[in-house]
Amino acid sequence: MNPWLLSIPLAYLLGSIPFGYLLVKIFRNEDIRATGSGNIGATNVARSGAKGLGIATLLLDAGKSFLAVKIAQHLAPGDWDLAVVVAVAAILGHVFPIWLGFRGGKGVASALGVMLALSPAAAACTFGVFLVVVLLTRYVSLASIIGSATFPLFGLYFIPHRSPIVIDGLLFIPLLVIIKHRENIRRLIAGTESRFGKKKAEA
Ligand code: NKO
Repeated sequence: MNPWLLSIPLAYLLGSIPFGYLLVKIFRNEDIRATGSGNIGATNVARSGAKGLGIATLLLDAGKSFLAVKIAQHLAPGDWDLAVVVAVAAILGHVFPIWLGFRGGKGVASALGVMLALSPAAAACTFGVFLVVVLLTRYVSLASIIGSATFPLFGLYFIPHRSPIVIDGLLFIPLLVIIKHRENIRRLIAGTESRFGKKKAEA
C-alpha cells in the first residue's frame, strides 16, 4: 500500500486519542474539560491534582505522535515530505479529535513527539527554550508559545531537507499551537494566567 495513504490517516487517528481526557475519566471518573483551563493537556491534568496522570498524559501524547512519524519514516525512509505531512496530521488529530467533537488540545506535547521523531536536536533545543521560560516565569502556556516560535528556526537549521512542504509544515505546526493558546494569551495580558505549581488564589 502507498505509504502516504496508510500513514496519514493513521497519524490523524493516533493523534486523536485524547489521553488526558481518557486517563482522568478512567482513573478519577471526572471530565478534565470541566476543571481548570478546561484543556485536555498534561498541564491541566496535573493542575487538577493528578500529578502522575499529568506526567502520563505528557508521555502518551508525545508518544502517540512520535510513533505516527516513526511509522511513516519506516514505511518511506528518507521521505521528509511525508514525515512532515504525517507530523501535521498527528497534531491535527490531537487538536481536532473526531471523538471529542473536534475540540481537542493545544498540541504542545504532540508537537514535542513529532519534533523528537523529525529531529532530536531541534526537539532538544526547543525543549531547552521551553524549560528556561517555565523556570523563569512558571507559565507553561508562555513557554509553549515562545518554544513554538523558536521551533521553525531549530527545525530549519537541523533538518537537511528544506522543501516547500517541510518549510510550510514547520511553520504551520507552531502557528496552530500558538492560535490554540489565544485564551492563554488573553489571560497572560490580563495578568490572570495561572502559574504552574501555585494554587489559584496565590497565582
Ligand atoms: O491548561 O491552558 P493550560 O494552562 O498542557 O495549558 C497550556 C499548555 C498546554 O500544553 C500542555 C502540554 C504540556 C507539555 C509540557 C512539556 C512539553 C515541552 C514541549 C516543548 C516544546 C513546545 C513547542 C511546541 C513546538 C511547536 O501550554
